[in-house]
Amino acid sequence: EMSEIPKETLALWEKYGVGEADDKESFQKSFIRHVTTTLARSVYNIDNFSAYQATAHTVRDRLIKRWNDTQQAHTEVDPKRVYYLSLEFLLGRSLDNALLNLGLKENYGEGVKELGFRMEDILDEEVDAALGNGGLGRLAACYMDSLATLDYPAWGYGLRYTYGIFQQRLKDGFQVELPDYWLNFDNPWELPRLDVTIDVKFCGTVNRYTDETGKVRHVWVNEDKDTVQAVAYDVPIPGYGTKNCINIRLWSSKPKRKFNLKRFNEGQYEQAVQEQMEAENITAVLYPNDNHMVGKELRLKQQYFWVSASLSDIVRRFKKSSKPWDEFSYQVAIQLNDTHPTLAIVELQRILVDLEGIDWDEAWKIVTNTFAFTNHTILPEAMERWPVPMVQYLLPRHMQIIFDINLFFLQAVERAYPDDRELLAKLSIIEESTPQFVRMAHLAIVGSHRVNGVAALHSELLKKTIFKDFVRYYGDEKFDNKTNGITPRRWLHQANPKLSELITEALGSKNWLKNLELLKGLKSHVDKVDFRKRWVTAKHSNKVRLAEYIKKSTGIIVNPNALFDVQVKRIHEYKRQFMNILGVIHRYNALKKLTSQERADIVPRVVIFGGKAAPGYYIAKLVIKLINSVADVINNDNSIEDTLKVVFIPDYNVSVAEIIIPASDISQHISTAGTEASGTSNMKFVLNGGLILGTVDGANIEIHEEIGDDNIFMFGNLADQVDDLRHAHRYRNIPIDPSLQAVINDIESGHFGDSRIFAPLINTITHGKDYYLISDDFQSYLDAQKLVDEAYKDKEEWTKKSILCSANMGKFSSDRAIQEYAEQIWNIDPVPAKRS
Ligand code: Z2T
Repeated sequence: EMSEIPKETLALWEKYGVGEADDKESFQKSFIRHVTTTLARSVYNIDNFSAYQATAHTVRDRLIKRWNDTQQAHTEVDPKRVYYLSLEFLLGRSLDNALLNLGLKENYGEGVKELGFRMEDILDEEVDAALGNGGLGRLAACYMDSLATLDYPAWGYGLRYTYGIFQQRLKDGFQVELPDYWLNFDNPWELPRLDVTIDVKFCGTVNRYTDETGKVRHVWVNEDKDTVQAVAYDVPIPGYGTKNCINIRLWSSKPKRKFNLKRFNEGQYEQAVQEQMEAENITAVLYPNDNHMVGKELRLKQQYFWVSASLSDIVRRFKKSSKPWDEFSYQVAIQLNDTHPTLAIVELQRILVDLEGIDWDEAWKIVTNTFAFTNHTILPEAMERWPVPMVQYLLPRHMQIIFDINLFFLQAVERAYPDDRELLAKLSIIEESTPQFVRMAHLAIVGSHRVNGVAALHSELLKKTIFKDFVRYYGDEKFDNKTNGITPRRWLHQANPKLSELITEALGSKNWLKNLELLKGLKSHVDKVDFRKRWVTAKHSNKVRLAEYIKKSTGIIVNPNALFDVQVKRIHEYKRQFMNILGVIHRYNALKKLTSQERADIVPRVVIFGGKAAPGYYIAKLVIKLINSVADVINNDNSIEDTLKVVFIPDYNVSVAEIIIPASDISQHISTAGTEASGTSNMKFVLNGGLILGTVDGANIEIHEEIGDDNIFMFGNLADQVDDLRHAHRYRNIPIDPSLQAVINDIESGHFGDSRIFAPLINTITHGKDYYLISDDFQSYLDAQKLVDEAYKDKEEWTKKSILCSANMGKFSSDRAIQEYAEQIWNIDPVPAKRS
């Protein structure tokens, strides 16, 4: 194609092609051009938001250049690509990240200053792209950053929700949800590809026919009114220290048939536009549940809409290379981020068998060699199961294919284990209840060549519990571990510029940002008094920044010299924010008993909470209310002389996390052992020199291994004790821990407002269940808290721990995780960006 363009034309493109100038003057020229033309404003008419837009558009121009060059290089090399299918990408803000990854921050910072703005104010104008709930969505974002940074030929595929995760407000201490209409103003971080549209079918019927070779074939037909169009929006993801810029393609839904003309002519105007509205509904809103499945039909529609559009796109790209189908899995790897995209397995089988006419067995080989599946939780309530009648109605051909996949699978099992009917029932993709259900995790396992958990303990538990029977059948080579990671670019360099600068100075270069193991070099600085002083200064300035944010967002004044104790994450019973606030009440009661003189020896604490509760999760919402009620009493009790403050920071999100995480002295990761698959904020806190107080769960265990006993506070029962303890709560009369009982009595006495509100919450412990074992861990938790108080008194020792924490976190870079996926699962190689 390229050779057909006349030389003269190419010369013109060469001459006028978009340059890559990164200097201050080029920035200012571009800024003024965008204010004038893109925004249609003038020097008299620019506020911070306009300045943000002009800066963002300037960066966008440069991103587009890199995006184009990268895609061009991928087209030329045509390497094996990986496609990361995730229903959530929790990207947060893009401007600061792009400035840092492209190395533009300094010049552009000076540029805006001369134009009369402060870069900080400009950055603060950006709204978060919050297309995710929590850990799973943020992990996808960190992985895209690493894929770009390591030059891997990768694409993300997701949905462009009109509304991201809801915004959280507090009213009388209760959570109130507001819609997150993030596209209110123009979004400079997406490239609309209005010409890239794909038809996605729903409903209809399946016809059988015999083709010219005598083979029985199936064709799925439906009506235009049941067809929805997917429109592509591309989000460029720049790597750090590379010209590479990869893509996340987000699909937006719109109707295929714009208008029901017949209805319109009949005067039925609402009905005339109803189909249009239903089509647009598909990508309207992100489901706000973390670790919990709600079986809504619209959610299943979202999943198929996304999977179908993405697979068409992937298959179309493969076909351009004119390679035979049996090379598909040598060109394409598809990673399933949890079971949400599991229908992709069925869809690819349908494309190969129904549309391409490939034999079932051959097609199935291609499919299973292409897919790999990551599981993110073992909580039973999070396991996706879809009613067979619902799948049958929306996707009649897919339901047939699922039944066939299951039949052939169970026949193979039956050959390996003749007459073990229980095994067949346990492994079946179909749950034989009334109605029947499709077990998505089973389908994902059967349709993938590799299955992984997200931390060592979690991956072991999968093999020992929910996937045990699959290990028996497949052997355990199919199941492995890929411990999660986080990007050090956003979570240290960007969120904690002061500490990042100090680290770079101490290590003599910025190489640690691409090779996090280099942080080990900090160990030789631990014994230098001056280095420690500068470390503390950096940490302290982060605490001051957080104190200001707390003042601004809650009105509460906190002392930056106090110990900052943080628990920020989605509110969930298994994460046990309830135990934390019960511990706070225990501390408060102990403080009240002290004399003023005794209190002088106490390390003052600020206990900071943040996190959203799913709107339908009643108990989680009560936890928020309890925290706020307790905060009200404690913060207004002068008798304890500021030795304790409690803060609930509203609307926890990625950009708020960037302020909170660098400011913690200690953070809490206190899930019931075995319930938190990995956790990733634990990694972020420790990387930033914060210590952790945690249970023996998820990635806490591996962090402990890396940083050593002296630098972490671990407590609580172990995962292998949980079953027995739960059994004991159910069938024996376990007396509640006395310290815990005292705290419960205190709440019930009305000390924190009308206690009737909290009865359902307290019942989760007292009424014979205590499923998350708060009473079993409470004493051990208080003991660990005591050790924290003691340790914090020795500031020099604490600082050494803080430095050693950061120094030993190399393993938890998402670069390491992505490299493992690339080498051990996807079998892909980097395609280095051209230096043009
Ligand atoms: C989620 O954020 C996580 C797991 C889910 O399972 C769903 C959501 Cl929305 C279906 C989290 C885990 O809870 C957390 O432990 C883990 O670190 C994170 O995924 C990334 O793997």
